[in-house]
Amino acid sequence: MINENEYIDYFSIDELLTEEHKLIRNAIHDWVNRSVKPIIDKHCQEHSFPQHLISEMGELGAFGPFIPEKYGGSGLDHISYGLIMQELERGDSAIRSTASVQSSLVMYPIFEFGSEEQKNRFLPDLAKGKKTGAFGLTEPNHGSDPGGMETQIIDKKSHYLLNGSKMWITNSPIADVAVVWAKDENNKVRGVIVEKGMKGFSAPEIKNKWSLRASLTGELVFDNVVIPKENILPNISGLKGPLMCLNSARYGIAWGVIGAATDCFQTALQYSKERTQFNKPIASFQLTQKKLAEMLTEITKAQLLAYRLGELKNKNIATPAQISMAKRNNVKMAIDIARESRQILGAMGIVGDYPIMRHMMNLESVITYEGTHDIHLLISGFDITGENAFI
Ligand code: TGC
Ligand code: FAD
Repeated sequence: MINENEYIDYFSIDELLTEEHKLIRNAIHDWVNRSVKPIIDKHCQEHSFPQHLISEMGELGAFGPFIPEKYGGSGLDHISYGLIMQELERGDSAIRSTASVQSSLVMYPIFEFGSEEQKNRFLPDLAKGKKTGAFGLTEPNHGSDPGGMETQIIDKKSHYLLNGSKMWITNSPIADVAVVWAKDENNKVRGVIVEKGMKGFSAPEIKNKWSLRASLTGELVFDNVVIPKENILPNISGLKGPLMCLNSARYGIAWGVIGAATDCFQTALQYSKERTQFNKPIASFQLTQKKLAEMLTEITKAQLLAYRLGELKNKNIATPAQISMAKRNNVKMAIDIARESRQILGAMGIVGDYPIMRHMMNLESVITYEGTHDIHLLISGFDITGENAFI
């Protein structure tokens, strides 16, 4: 019998993990139980972000775990990163989002494409959570097709001038640092580090979301922002720059959503044992068992996919198409499980006393950001057939 209070590991994947992996996972697991679970529903209901958790996550090593220690990271492997994302998203996708953006979309590009001076200046504070980062790729007119971006960075010899806007940007209203992608005068995509307080730079919040309500989302607006020459990322040009960052973040999501799914599954399993109808626990009905059995099967498949992808990533041979397949499969798995779990709870499934509806609403964003469900399908289709069906 599955004990809903124990870590869900039906195929003994723990045997494949090192002692270090398990220590890291358990540390984040305990922190989520202590610091996230008790407050997250209130934040979600009030549409507010628990900003005080950022420094705690920094202390825990949840930011840039794969970044070398010399720049403030922990020098861990990608399976450790995945396990951290999984445990954070068991708490809430908003918390995992903050860690994804900080680690994969801000620290990774500075580490991978930045100068030594940029790495020393920004990475240690981002790792510790003393600074918060944002990633600006999506624009009001360009979401799935970032290559069409209109934001411009023009070389003015003594400095650059940045004009344009970005939309749907996680943590933009509180970001100290934003890695922003813009086109130069040769139509080449360049990455630039924009800092809070730069004249002409603002980051208004997008309000009234029904999803990721415990996360801050906003715009990035650039009105003739003077960017010092030393803030351009020197070692990258072209759309592959932001897409390489997305590979890392999408990988983290493939793990993260397993946390949301297991939280829903465990809640539904416990409820089904306790709730009695027709004088029997609802867990005894075949239709409930079908739901639970299929959920556990899908969670197990997603865990195996994520683990194997982690091994490939550790060997630096995971392809973007493999990452797309895992992100797409695992997010759909999690959203389906949230929907089925909510049904097992009946009316109780819609209230904040249980985490299911919150996960379900969050996952509606997760299935859209970092490439929509259909965009990842097209990436797979291209990889299978060699035919580009985007255009
Ligand atoms: P395409 O012509 O296919 O590619 C342009 C160049 O990029 C290369 N490339 C990649 N490189 C590395 N990794 C990848 N995944 C890559 N995909 C493509 C490609 O080889 C080419 O290189 P080169 O040297 O020949 O120039 O590009 P396209 O314009 O046809 O567009 C296709 C694509 C892949 C961009 C599109 O399918 C796509 O992925 N759209 C989705 C956009 C997206 O995911 N946006 C996410 C925004 S960030 C976000 O959502 C954060 S949420 C954070 C949170 O809160 O957790
Ligand atoms: P669109 O691109 O307009 O797509 C609309 C629909 O059309 C989708 O169903 C899509 O699949 C479909 N479609 C598009 N093109 C095709 C095609 N060729 N063939 C078939 N169907 C197609 N972005 C950032 O840069 N940084 C962030 O931090 C960030 N955080 C986010 C946080 C939240 C809460 C959300 C919701 C989004 C965030 N995003 C961020 C933006 C996110 O990446 C985009 O929303 C996503 O890439 C999709 O873009 P879009 O919303 O403009 O949809």
